[in-house]
Amino acid sequence: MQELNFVSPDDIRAAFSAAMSAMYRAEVPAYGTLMDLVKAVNAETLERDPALAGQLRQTDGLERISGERHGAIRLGTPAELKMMRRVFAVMGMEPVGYYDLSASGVPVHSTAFRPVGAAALARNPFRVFTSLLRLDLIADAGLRAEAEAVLAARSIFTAEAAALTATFEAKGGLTRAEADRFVLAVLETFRWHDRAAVPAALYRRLHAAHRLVADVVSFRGPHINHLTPRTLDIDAVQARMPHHGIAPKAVVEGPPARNCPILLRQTSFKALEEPVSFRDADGTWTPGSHTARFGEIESRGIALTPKGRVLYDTLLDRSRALVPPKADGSNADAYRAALADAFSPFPDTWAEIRAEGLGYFEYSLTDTAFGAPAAGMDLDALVAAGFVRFDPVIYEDFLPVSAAGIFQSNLGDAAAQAFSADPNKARFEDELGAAVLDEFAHYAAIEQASIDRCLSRLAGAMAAE
Ligand code: OOG
Ligand code: NI
Repeated sequence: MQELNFVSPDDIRAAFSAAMSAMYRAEVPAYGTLMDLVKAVNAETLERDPALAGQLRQTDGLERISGERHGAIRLGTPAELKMMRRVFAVMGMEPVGYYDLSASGVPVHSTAFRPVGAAALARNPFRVFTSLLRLDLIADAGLRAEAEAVLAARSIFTAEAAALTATFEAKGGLTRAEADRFVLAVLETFRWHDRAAVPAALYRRLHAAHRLVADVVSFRGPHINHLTPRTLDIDAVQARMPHHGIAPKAVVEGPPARNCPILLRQTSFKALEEPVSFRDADGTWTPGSHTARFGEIESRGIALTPKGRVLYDTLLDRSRALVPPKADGSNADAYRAALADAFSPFPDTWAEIRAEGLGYFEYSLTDTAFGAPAAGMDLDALVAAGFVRFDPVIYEDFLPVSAAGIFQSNLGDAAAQAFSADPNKARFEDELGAAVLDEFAHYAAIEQASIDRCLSRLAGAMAAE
């Protein structure tokens, strides 16, 4: 049967993620330095904490602990976004969540293409935070039209990438040989181009409107702008970056350091100024520079319920109103202190987080559950009796305030233009050509399925007695 020859989308994604990592390390040596630092700190953390090492060996596989978790791109048109969705589908990546960045002064809205099932995430968790430029937020109508014309003229996918995507859709999979070619072909879309597609004068005008507009419009393709491995000690990596010649952004985004990690903490080294050249009308190349590419690290905790998320957002807002982080890092200590202080009302034991309905948990039966008088007990009673245990469901998505902080620290400190908040999920889904998955509904379903599994196994065990 033909289907038996198909490579699993998870394997294509794993190959793609490895190929991206190799390409990015070659293109951005500072990223290789960050990867080495992350590996060293992860190894030290595991040595210091054998219990953590034992647990991660079981759940995550230690050899993949320092691998990339995500990357990011910025697209120019709805047609590019629609095609990107089809390309990512070949790798088992679906659009999850909607992020409006306009509120934070960045003219894009975004989703994350990612594997969704537990098995797929365990095989390879790589996801791509994908933003679409919103030229409608640019005030200058003339400039907007010029940018649209430049974008309309480019074609960011190779003919082979398009053809193999169509093959996947028609046949339901790719053979090993096709998958290998697909990975190489798709890699081309993410490659850096040091020769811009626009003259220097237009670049300057795009840049003056917003640095991000210049980044998206001026090049032949949506170069990968960062990759992000997982760190087991984000504060240690942040503190040690300067000793390795890389400049960290001012503060770690997200919640403070805690016993029970929640959501997502992330930080990056600042984007590098890189040489590029611009093609002028007479065909000559003018040297210049462009700042877009960086390296990031992440560390994840429990997925919060809507109630937990409201509490998180409230405490974060409160802290940032009190001590807004300065881009030069001069108030980083005060920021950290205010953040830790603001989060003191957020419970910091799993039992309290569960009792207050702030986070999602995965429930499983303990050994004592069988042969015990568990009949008729509800979930809370089963937990209290020790028949059922609960483990945090890990947050696999992103945070708009944090994403804005990552964007901004890599776009320079002075935002040229402010935008009014203008979330428009319906429009984004129209541009994408599909609905995005609601992440809260998804986490709630994971939790509910684990509860149903426990209860039906107990009922089954009882019936068998
Ligand atoms: C994306 C920034 C958002 C994250 O980790 O929150 C992001 C970008 O700079 O294009 O990657
Ligand atoms: Ni990122």
